[in-house]
Amino acid sequence: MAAPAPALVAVAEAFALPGLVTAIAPLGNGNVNDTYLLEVQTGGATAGHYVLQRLNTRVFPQPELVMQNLEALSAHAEQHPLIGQRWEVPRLIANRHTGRPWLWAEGQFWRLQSFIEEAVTVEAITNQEQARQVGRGLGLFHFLINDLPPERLADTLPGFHVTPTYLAAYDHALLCNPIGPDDREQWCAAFVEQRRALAPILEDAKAAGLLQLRPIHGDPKINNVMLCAHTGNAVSLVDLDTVKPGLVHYDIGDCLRSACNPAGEEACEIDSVKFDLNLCESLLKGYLDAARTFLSETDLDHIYVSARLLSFELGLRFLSDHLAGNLYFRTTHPNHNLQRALVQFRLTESIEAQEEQIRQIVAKLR
Ligand code: GN1
Ligand code: MG
Repeated sequence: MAAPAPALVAVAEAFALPGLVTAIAPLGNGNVNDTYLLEVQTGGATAGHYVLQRLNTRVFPQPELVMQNLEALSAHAEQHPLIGQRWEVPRLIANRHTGRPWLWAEGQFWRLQSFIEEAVTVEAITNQEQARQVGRGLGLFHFLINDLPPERLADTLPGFHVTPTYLAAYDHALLCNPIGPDDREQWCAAFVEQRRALAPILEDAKAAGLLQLRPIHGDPKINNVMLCAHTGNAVSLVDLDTVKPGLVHYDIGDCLRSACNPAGEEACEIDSVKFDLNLCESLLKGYLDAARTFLSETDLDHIYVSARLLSFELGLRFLSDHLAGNLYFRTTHPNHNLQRALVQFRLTESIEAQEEQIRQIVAKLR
């Protein structure tokens, strides 16, 4: 790792670390926050690693509420340890001066958490066992927090995964920045028009009392599931900013759309984007083995639409951000969000084309 930058070291040292910061390096590929891995040593021996994050306060305007949710989750997890298997929840490290697990410095919001040691993440699934483990990780996470009353969690991101809200935001973006002559923009806009009726499907089921609010992760994409470096078993879900009340279907759909697209969210070759049924079956097997006990038949009936909706929704979010001038997701080139939207819409098409097979997988596993 590179020698630490002094400003980041000063931020890190405001937290109650057990030693000196000896290295800092960027961590992961988050689209919203800034994340760094810290190495800390005590008396020359490596004491461990920590994750330092600057929260994006444009996305999370009330970051203290995000931390309150994390504290509620940690307290709940401590009371419900998983017996006989490795499972960890990142620990929050207190600010030395205030005792709270965050630091405001020059208008920026920082927090520090323990790193899950001897574990790795993957950017693309390479085999069915990995898919099963990713599903198992999400299932264990849901199982462990299922009895945490959702009203104990603050709504830190109102409208998050409420697809009709994203459709309204898209319509607003369209008014301000109409679709241009670019073929790709036109294809995406037509794609959205054909699927307007899809947007409220989960919200309608919630309003009708068919689906219930529960605590959710909110962002269970594959690289937020940590796999044991030795056994390959899922041992933790990280990136807990979006833990809040929601539908487990947001999580199931998001996990499926992320894990069962081996070409990845950043695919450049659009024809390589496909929803892989074998990965889907393994993922759902892992998920249901861990979570089946608290899911209703109606919950299972909505798995297919969750995968379809969440890939459509993410495409819509990328497309809106592209039209609005790339204000939300971090981008590295001008049409980055447009390309990401195309990938998610292609994935949605692939899910739609395999509806019958996906429903059969759920029927076989239920
Ligand atoms: C964002 O920042 P990151 O990569 O953890 C986004 C998710 C999207 C994801 C797509 C708070 O997550 O909803 O699925 O990008 N997080 C937020 O890569 O909007
Ligand atoms: Mg995230």
